[in-house]
Amino acid sequence: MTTSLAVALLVGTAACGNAGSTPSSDATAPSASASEQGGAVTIKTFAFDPDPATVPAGTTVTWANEDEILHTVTSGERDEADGTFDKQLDGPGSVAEHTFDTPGTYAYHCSIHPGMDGVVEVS
Ligand SMILES: [Cu+2]
Repeated sequence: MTTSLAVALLVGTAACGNAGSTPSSDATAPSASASEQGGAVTIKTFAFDPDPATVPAGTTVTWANEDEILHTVTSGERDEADGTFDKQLDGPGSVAEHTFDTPGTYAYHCSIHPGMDGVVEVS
């Protein structure tokens, strides 16, 4: 229903002629925002970016280390790692990944550096 309504609106707009430019730029917005919300987290200068990372269920989140040192990506709060994942990223170019299948809020941290705490929000 929604799709055919959208098609009808686009057709109607096209028929109007000169009002067509704004709707067509809106039409590209969903894919752009989807890529912004992709599960790619950068570790840089002792911080996770973005934080929180917001992804749909089923997304494989990747963490890429851009620092010249060893960080970890360890699931759970700092004082209560939950054992789901515990990755070592030793220097630039190191990448870890984990797939989040269930909606929820998932805390993680670097076990080496206090203050390096992150969250993955799975919707
Ligand atoms: Cu660290």
